[in-house]
This record gives sequence, C-alpha cells and structure tokens, in this order.
Amino acid sequence: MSDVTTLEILGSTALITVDNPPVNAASAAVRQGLVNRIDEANSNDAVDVIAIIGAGRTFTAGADIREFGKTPVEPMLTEVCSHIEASAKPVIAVLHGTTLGGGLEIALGCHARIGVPTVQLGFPEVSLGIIPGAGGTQRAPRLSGMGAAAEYIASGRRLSSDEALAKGLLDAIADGEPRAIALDQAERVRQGDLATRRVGELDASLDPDAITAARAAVAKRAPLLVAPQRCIDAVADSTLELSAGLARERELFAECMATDQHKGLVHAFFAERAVQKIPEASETPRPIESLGVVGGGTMGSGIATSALFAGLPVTLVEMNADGLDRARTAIAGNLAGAVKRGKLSQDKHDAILASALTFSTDLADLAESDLVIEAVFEDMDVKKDIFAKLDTLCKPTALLASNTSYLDINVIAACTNRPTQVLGLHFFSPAHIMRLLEVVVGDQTAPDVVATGFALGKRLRKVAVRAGVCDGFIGNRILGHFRKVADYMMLDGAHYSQIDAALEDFGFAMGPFAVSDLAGLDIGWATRKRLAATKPAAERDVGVSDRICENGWFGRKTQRGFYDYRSGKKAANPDVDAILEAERQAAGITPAAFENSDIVDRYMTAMIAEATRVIEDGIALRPVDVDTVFLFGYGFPRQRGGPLHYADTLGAAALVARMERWAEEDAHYWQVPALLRKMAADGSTFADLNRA
Ligand code: T1G
Repeated sequence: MSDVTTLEILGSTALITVDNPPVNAASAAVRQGLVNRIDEANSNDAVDVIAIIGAGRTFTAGADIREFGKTPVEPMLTEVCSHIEASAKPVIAVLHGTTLGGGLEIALGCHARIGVPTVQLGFPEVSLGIIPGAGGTQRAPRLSGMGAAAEYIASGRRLSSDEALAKGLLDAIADGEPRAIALDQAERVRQGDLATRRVGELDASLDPDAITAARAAVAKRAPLLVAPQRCIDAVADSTLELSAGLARERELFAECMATDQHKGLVHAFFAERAVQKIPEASETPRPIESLGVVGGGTMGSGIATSALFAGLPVTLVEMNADGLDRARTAIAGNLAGAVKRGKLSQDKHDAILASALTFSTDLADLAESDLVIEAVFEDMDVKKDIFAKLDTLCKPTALLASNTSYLDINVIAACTNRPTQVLGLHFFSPAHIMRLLEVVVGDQTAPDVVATGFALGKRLRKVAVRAGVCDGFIGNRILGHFRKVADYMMLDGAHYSQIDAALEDFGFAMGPFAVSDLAGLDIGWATRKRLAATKPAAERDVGVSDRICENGWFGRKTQRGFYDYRSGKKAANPDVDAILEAERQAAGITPAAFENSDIVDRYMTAMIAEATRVIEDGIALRPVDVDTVFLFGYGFPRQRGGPLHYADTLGAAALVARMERWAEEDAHYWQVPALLRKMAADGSTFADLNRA
C-alpha cells in the first residue's frame, strides 16, 4: 500500500508523492496512503511544512473510475480531504498536468495550492454523470464565489493556471519541477510569504442570481442531463456549515451514482479506450510522414484539413483546375473556421497554407506519398480505375486507402498488386470535426497496415474503430437497417416530425428525417437504386423519399426535403405531407396513432438487432466497438452509452419479445438474431461479451 504514496523528510519539509501511474488516480491505496503520510508528517517533530505532489505526468487526475459500481473501500475521498484539511501543520499542494476531479478536491483540502503554468484544473465529474463528491462543490465556491464555481463545475470544463489563479483555486503559479517547487514554496510558507488557510473555514456567500443564471445555462445546454443540475444544487448549499454541506453533497452524489446516465457515461469514457485494443495492437505501424488525397470534395477537403491540423503535409489531387479551386476554398474555409473557434493559431494556419499543402491535377505527384487516401465519387468503377493507376504511380511502400462509406475494400484491393497495403479509412463528415474513423480491414490487409491505420487515427485525434468488410461496414450497415423502420412508422401513421421529436427527446441531437435532409436525400436515393436489384421481395417498400427526390428536393442543400428551409429555418413542408398521404392511399394504409415511446422502442430495437448481427458476422470486434461508432459518428446520446450498452438496460429477453410481437406485422424486418435469442435464453449481456 505504501508504494503508491511515499514520504520524504527534506530538511523540515515533509514531501508526500503520489505515484500511481498512469494518472495517479485516487485509488483506495492512494487514499489510505495519503492519510497515513499526513499522520506520519504531523507526528514528526522535525517537520513544519507538508507538501503533496504527483509523480509522472500529472497530479492526481481524479478518483479511480474503475472503482465505480464496486463496494466502496474506506477511507472515502471526502474523509481524506477533510483529514488533510485538519492537519495541524500547513499542507501545500503543487499541481501539474491535469489536476481533475478528486485530484483537485485533494488540493482544495490542502492549505495552499501552487500550479505550474501549464497545469489544467477542472471538475469533469459531470461528464461521468455525477458531481464532485469529495468536497469540491463546497470548497470551490468558498474560493471562487458561487457563480464562477457553479459554472465551471456544472460545465466540467478545464481552467488554465491563469484562470484558476484569478478564480482563487490557485494561490501561486511557479515554473519548474513539482519537487523543487514544493521545497521552495514550503520555505515561502515558513517566511510568511505564502499564506495558508483551511478553505472549509471560509464562508461561501449566497448568490441567488448566479445560481439562477447557472441553472438557465444548463437547461439550455443539456436539458436532458441530471448531473449538471445536481452540481448547481450542491453549490447552492455551500452556504451551509461545511459538515452539513458535505453531507448534502454526498446525498446528491449518491443520487447521481444511481442513474443510468452515470453508467452510460462511464461506459462511454472507457469505450473510447477499449476500441484501441485490437489484435494488431502489438504491430509496429509504418511511418506516415506525407499524405496524398485524391478528390477535393467535401470529404477529401475535410480529410486533408484533418491531416493538416495534425502537422501532416498533404498533396491533394483533383481532376481539373475547377475541382482544385473548390478544394482550395473548402480547406481555406475549414482552416479559417478553426482559427475562429480558437482551435488553430493564426501562425499555424499561415504555416499550413504556406508549406504543408500542395495541389495538383496529376496523380503522378503522389509518387512519394507514404499513404494515399482516395475520396472520390462513391462509384466502384471510378475507384477501381483510380486504385489501378495509383498502384502503378505510387512508390512500392505506399499504403493505399479508400474513404468509401459502403463499398467492398477487397474488390478495390484486387485492382492493385499490393492488396496487403490496401485498407479502408472511412471518415465521417465533416471529416475535420467528426472524431470517428472506421479502419476497414480487407482479407489481405497486413496486420502492421491495420496498426498504421490506428496510429494515423490517433495522430489525427480520431477515435479509430476496427471494422470488417460488408456493405456499410459497422455504422452505415446498421443505419441502413434501422433507418427503414422510421420510414415504415411514417407510412403507418406517425408524422415524420413526430418521429424526429420523439428521438430528439430520447437524446439524439437530430431525428432521422432531419439528419437525412442534412446529409442529402440523394445519397439514400443512390443507395436504394444501387441495392434495388438485390432488394428482397419480402422487404417493405416506402416510396416517400424517392418521390421527394424526384421533385429535385434533396434536403438542406436544395432548400427543401422533408422540411422546408426556404424561410431560413426548418419548417413543415405541406408538399411532403401530400406525398405521404398519396403513398398511404396507394398502399391502402389507414394511418394509426403512435406513442412516442413506441417510436423509440421500434427505432432502438431495430438498431440493436442489426448491431447484434454485425457482432455475429465479426464485422465489429465487440459490442463496445459498435457503441463507440454510434457515440462518435452518429450523434448517439452519450449518457445512454451506445446502442448495445442501452440494450443491456432493456435485457435481451424483452428485446426478443418485442421483435416476435412486431414480426406478426412484418416477419421479414423483425427477424431475431440468433445471438440475441441465445442471450435471452442464458441471461447474458453485451457487457459479458465485452468482457469475454
Ligand atoms: N481512473 C481510472 N483510470 C483512469 C482515470 C481515472 N480517473 N483516468 C484515466 N484513466 C486511465 C485510462 O482509462 C487509460 O487506461 C489511462 O489511464 C490513460 O488515460 C470523488 C468521483 C487524465 C486527461 O474524469 O480525462 O474524481 O486504457 O488514455 O489521453 O469527485 O484520462 O491505458 O488502460 O485518457 O493522457 C474525475 C478522467 C473522476 C479524469 C489523461 N476524473 N481521465 O488523458 O490518457 S470522478 C476524470 C481523463 C472523481 C470525485 C469524483 C484522461 C486524462 P488504459 P488516457 P490521456
């Protein structure tokens, strides 16, 4: 237990170091170690000042999230912070790295806090569906004031050292290594140059207007989430005497810990890291120092922008000067937008445009690129032609990737003499913003080429998920299935705006019809035409979208789709209602009323069913990979953890029962996956599959 915290007596300073890699999480051993070290330092007469630092890259970055859901182990972090605060001898903390959550609460239990200039402080608990549970909601307002504390606790955002100093969370900023700073600042305490105080003994002043403003901000930003409001509840009660305030905080913390939102958000936190664990993880990625992009449309320009952000030089090839002009304009717009959003410095922006980006109309200019990503029209013949040319033009070691959303990577690879160096890198639009990257592995893709796809994803700050080859890989295959049930419900009686509203109430940023309008109805139209020849006879036909497209209405890009955008905002479209009415009459359908809950149940069950088949077919490695695809590529509500984490809250048996009931209406659509039936029979869960 002692090795995660150490105590050194250096002169009259007791230096306590937390050493629990990788982020010094406040595990049970760390908590007990801190209590023991504080007691040892207080009983050592040679010591007059105590300092706490973190080893490695950061001061404690929070409670150990892996302990969530397990039987709590004493001492609880609240008690540890109070124990530090009660220390007879002054205790200072030197903060570096990402001092977050419980780590910041430990620091607030100390009597003074010094940060290095690059330290970042914050309370990210709300992103895990909880509130700070070790005194943060009670001590932070005593230093920052109720309004500031409510804002940064309920938002979960990070504060720079300067902002933390201005808001009272830091007492000083000092440059150097934490150990040296600790000794130097302990001396300043001795000399009376650094004041120390017990934060819990300060008073928090009531600020009702600030609380009202904080509540309004949260209601606007995250109306469906519980934890942000509970953060404000706890902060509002920081005017209580400390022990009463801590009791109130513990009550609210326990309430949040019991929510499905908390479980979903913790699942999402670990999901982003679990998907990096692929069979090829031990392979050495090939060096990628220059990137070629073929195609300067929305996707090609977005991919190029994403690579430029990561410092990768890019050569973009388009067919002609007009295409290059469009790409140049799109990339310039992406870069300028990033500068405007504060994501890119002006200097870096200028440097990119000056040296890192080259345009050409000649594929031969990609001869020296380490990796070429093709992002042209979604047509197999066009892609085959390009890959055949790239194969002759590019250096023998170059990797060739397609950004295709659906098409067969094996067929594309077969057009080259280097199938082991061909893979899919499926970006999501807008490619310089959306974090998901499906790394599509062909039958002959070499393991180190897969690892290279993941290394590129990490470098571009994407969340890479490994996908097998099928029509649509993971996300689009599942989307292609469950999107149909929205059309079926619309034809059967639920207005498309009701379906959108029901799913937005569930937590989706946008409902399926609004998403189709945004993406472009012509894309789905092209897919339906592409698949028409192989469409099963038993599959229901809904012609509404086709009729809309036949009018030339492709959604936002043509100002009309399911909705009418000509007024500048989304409005109902009576023309579509007339089309819907005509299609219902042609199908002999009398519209039935749908409850919003029924809409959600059908939509989510369809998503879960196809996701299960994607697992069965080995297209996704684990359920958590499917969850990650939907969390980072399809706007799935993060607090629900992803479709298969959500499925576990319903249970396989209930899902099978629903599908068997609906199969009486449409046996073709509601086929129960064998895996789901097995899970219903043996009571297993998708979480069990993740652990397997
Ligand atoms: N507990 C356990 N493991 C953690 C962890 C944590 N708090 N934070 C990170 N890890 C693991 C992570 O899973 C990964 O493991 C490895 O460390 C490296 O992480 C009472 C209750 C600190 C900014 O929410 O934001 O305090 O996959 O890849 O990109 O009020 O980790 O390698 O096996 O993310 O450099 C509040 C969560 C907790 C911080 C570092 N704290 N962590 O980012 O590395 S709740 C947080 C992060 C709390 C109290 C409440 C980031 C990071 P593996 P990484 P990184």
